[in-house]
Amino acid sequence: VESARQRPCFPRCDGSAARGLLPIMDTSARVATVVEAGAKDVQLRLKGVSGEMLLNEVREAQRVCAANGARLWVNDHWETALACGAYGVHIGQEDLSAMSMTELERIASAGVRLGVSTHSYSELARAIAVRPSYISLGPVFQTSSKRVDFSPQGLLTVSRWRKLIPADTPFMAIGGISKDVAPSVLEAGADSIAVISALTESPEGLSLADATRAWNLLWSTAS
Ligand code: TZP
Ligand code: MG
Repeated sequence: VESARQRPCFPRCDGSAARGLLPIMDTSARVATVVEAGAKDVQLRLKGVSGEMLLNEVREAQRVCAANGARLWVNDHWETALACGAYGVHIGQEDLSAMSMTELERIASAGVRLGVSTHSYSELARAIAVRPSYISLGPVFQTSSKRVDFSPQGLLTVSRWRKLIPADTPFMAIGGISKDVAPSVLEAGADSIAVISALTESPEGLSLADATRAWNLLWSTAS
């Protein structure tokens, strides 16, 4: 009970990270394209970028999100996210295990949301213990956008995860999700879907902006 009381409590997340689409983009220019096309949440995932360049990219992404009424999630770089006023931070298990309770509390007390990735049952248990704003599971299907040491989880794991994650915590699915399979991923219990290649390399050959509009229809046409 004592340790439960001491755990940080992250703000709830609203919007499409909780129910809808989360595009994951690797530059502030792509963040601008998707939010101008109507994405209401977006994650900026910068790999191999640091220093001034990192700060400028996060700052610019935050600026275009604010200008378009969208919420910015920053992958990995939580201190930069806090400095730039981002809506949320997304971290993986390696990031989580490298962080102290004090650092997690800094995010929570800044009023910034936290999303945590999971790939296995033990990772899920650790994620739930942090009481994040959402929990993601990946890869649901085969992906070529990230090197992952875990096999695709499949729809059965999606439905199991929904039962294991607290009902008030949004559950996001990621990895190899196309627009065709998205309805079955939602049917299996996911609340939201994060995608990279379905937008950046649309199978119908749509531009990033048009692919974002087409994906958003999935939720706007559902009740
Ligand atoms: N984490 C698990 S799978 C993945 C990440 C970042 C990549 C998702 O990309 P895509 O192209 O939607 O499979
Ligand atoms: Mg990470």
